[in-house]
Amino acid sequence: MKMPNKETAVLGVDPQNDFCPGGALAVREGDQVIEPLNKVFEHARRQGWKLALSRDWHPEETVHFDKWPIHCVQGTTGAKFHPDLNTDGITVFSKGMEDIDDGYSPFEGIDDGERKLDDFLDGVKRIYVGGLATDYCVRAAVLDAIKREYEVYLLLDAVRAVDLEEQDGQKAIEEMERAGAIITDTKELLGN
Ligand code: VGL
Repeated sequence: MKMPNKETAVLGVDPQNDFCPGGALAVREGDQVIEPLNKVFEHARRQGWKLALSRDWHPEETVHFDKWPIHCVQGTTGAKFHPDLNTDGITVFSKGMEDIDDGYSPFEGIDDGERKLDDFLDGVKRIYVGGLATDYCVRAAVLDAIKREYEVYLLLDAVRAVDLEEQDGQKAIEEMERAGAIITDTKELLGN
């Protein structure tokens, strides 16, 4: 049997109902990240990689809602992961739980044992990132991961942008690439 490779992790960022079509802060085609994320997580389970998901997990009132429609309030349907996402064996990091911050970065998150993502990723060298949204939480995740000197792979087919301004998503991708992210997709990773 192959040794589990704990030097690689997959991080799925905020694939939650409110960021999908019909949700409170719907990202265009947001639901289309679910299938590629499922494929990558399945591959990662077989390889024995570390599996992480982040979720926006806001209180009812937060300064974050001065900027954004109310979304991903703790315990609501909108805050649940998309129903087609297979979350088996994946550690969930909740973020944005204070009423004073935006909570964009999964590195601010904690799991249900109050462990930080940094501690969970102990020993990891490379991270594959996908999810929602390219220009906010995915961007924050990738830039923070690069700061921590991980090798970071952005899964292009597994991200979608809010695009408040046209091109925001594209600009964020270019910014991540300039910062050192390796741009790839699930086909390249899975070899199909
Ligand atoms: C996000 C906008 C507001 C995200 C969260 O998950 O990318 N975007 N809050």
